[in-house]
Amino acid sequence: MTLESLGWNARCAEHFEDYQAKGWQPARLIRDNKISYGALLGDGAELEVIMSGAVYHEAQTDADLPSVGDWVALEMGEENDEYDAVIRARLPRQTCLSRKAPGKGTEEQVIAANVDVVFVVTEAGQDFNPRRMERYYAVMQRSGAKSVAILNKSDLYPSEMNDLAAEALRRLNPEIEVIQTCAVEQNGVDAIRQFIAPGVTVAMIGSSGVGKSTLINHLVGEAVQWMGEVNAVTGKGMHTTTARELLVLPDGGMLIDNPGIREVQMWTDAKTLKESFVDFDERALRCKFNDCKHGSDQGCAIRAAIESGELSKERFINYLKLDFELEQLQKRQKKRQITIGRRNRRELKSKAEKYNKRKGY
Ligand SMILES: Nc1nc2c(ncn2[C@@H]2O[C@H](COP(=O)(O)OP(=O)(O)OP(=O)(O)O)[C@@H](O)[C@H]2O)c(=O)[nH]1
Ligand SMILES: [Mg+2]
Ligand SMILES: [Zn+2]
Repeated sequence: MTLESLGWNARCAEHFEDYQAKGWQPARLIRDNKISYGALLGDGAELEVIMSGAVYHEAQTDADLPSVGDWVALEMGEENDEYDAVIRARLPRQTCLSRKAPGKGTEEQVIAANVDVVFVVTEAGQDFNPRRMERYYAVMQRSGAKSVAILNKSDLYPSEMNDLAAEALRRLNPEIEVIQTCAVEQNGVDAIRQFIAPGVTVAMIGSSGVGKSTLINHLVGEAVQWMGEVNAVTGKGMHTTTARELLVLPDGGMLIDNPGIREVQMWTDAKTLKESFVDFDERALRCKFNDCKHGSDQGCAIRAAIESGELSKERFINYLKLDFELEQLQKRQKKRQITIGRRNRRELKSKAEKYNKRKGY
């Protein structure tokens, strides 16, 4: 393994010059343990590293903190140190896959840094929704990475239907190439591989059930063991020390698959679903009370519309369900952000400070 096979390029080298002089070593972050990070060196060695107080303090927002995919400058520790090395600096990002945190609209959450190609997977049938694809495209285009669309499960639909869906995607954005695949028969997987080469980092997003894992398994091959699927909502199984979030593929190239990638899906899907109920949202504005639950509240405009047959009762039940689910999702995300984010950042800060003090930095 070399630095180049991990994605190192001339621009990285340029940014690293000053750090080189200090005797620091370049490494790529492959895992975010919140307190510590997993880092990969050019020789393939995997280290557990912690950021320096300076890196923490210089970060204006959470988005500035090191993330999976980032290149960092490491100062190696000694034999018996608690951590293998200290992150002294983060190199500027060449691309950044991120999303804005729900609600606030200002806070950016970095999902993965320095991704070269982002694939969005969909299929021509049930999952197909141009509005949702627009959202995925927006996230992808903002990252600065190359965007590619995959229409999977081509075996399930007549070729005319696949072609129509491909056409619709091209109309959304003519610059984004569309690949038709059938993951179960491994058709089209080679077309995906064309975008992957040694040193190239890719990520795959898309709704649940479209076949991302199936495609990834083909790319990764049998050799690599994946951790069980993680549930990004409950956070169960997240950030276990053994789960790699950046993986070196057998034929070269790297794949980033972390909890943030899965959150893009939930967030994008929920927003699109919510849109299919605008008529309910509009009607709810006419309810007597702002916080009307559309149950036994007085002057409920939605209940009146259902009684008069203007709105369907069935959709109403789905509407309530979705609202409830969205609320839960946001609560969990918020809670997760606070607990994992804030608390651990605090812990991390004091831990980093203690560590740095002890080491005399
Ligand atoms: N017929 C058909 N089925 C497929 C294809 N690709 C995947 N599947 C099936 O679709 C189901 C879901 O595939 P996954 O790869 O788990 O989907 P995913 O995108 O990883 O879903 P999440 O992990 O929930 O986000 C599995 O039963 C797959 O076997 C395909 O090309 N054709
Ligand atoms: Mg999956
Ligand atoms: Zn109401």
